[in-house]
Amino acid sequence: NKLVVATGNPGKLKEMQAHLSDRAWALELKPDALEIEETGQTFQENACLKASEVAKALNQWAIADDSGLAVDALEGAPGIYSARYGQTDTERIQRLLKELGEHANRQAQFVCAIAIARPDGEIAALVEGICRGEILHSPRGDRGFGYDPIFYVPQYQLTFAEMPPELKRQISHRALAFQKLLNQLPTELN
Ligand code: ITT
Repeated sequence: NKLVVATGNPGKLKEMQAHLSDRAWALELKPDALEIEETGQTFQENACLKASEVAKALNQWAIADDSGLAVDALEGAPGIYSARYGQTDTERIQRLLKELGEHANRQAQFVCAIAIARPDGEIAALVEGICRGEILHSPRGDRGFGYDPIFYVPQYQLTFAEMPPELKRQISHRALAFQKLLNQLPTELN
């Protein structure tokens, strides 16, 4: 079975490949030229949009991840706008730290929605995973990608960017979504 991974984000792609590594599907990467506009109002809507449009365009099974960081004191921002919050990861992190300022409530959650679409675009699976943590006052660590350096997990006393990748792969929003996904896979993909 072939499955097209509908992402243009290299950090995300690496993690998705790792989560799918013990599956028998041949993973293919979506062509760069095929870009899907994220017009949805939720992570799940955007994951479905990306999976569905890429599946239809290539007439192949496709999987998409829509994710982001939602900060409690910012009423869930940047949320589904996490990728559009700045030009680079550094800019996005700086903007978030500036918006949050010295706010005492540092609680936040990473959210990951994953959708799988059939070659005709019909959604065959849709799941969501959440990982709660705290926003630090300054970045720590150089692993991972995106907002990882400012997302601190108290239970391990580490940011996502300080963790060994295997640990992030066990506890992250993406890890939880993939665990659910493997329980509701369409039979054709098992
Ligand atoms: P695709 O839509 O092509 O997959 P994208 O980067 O635009 O790539 P999203 O719209 O889902 O993807 O945006 C996700 C944003 O949330 C992006 O800024 C990421 O850096 C951030 N993000 C998601 N998961 C993350 C993680 O595990 N660690 C750090 N940042 C993460």
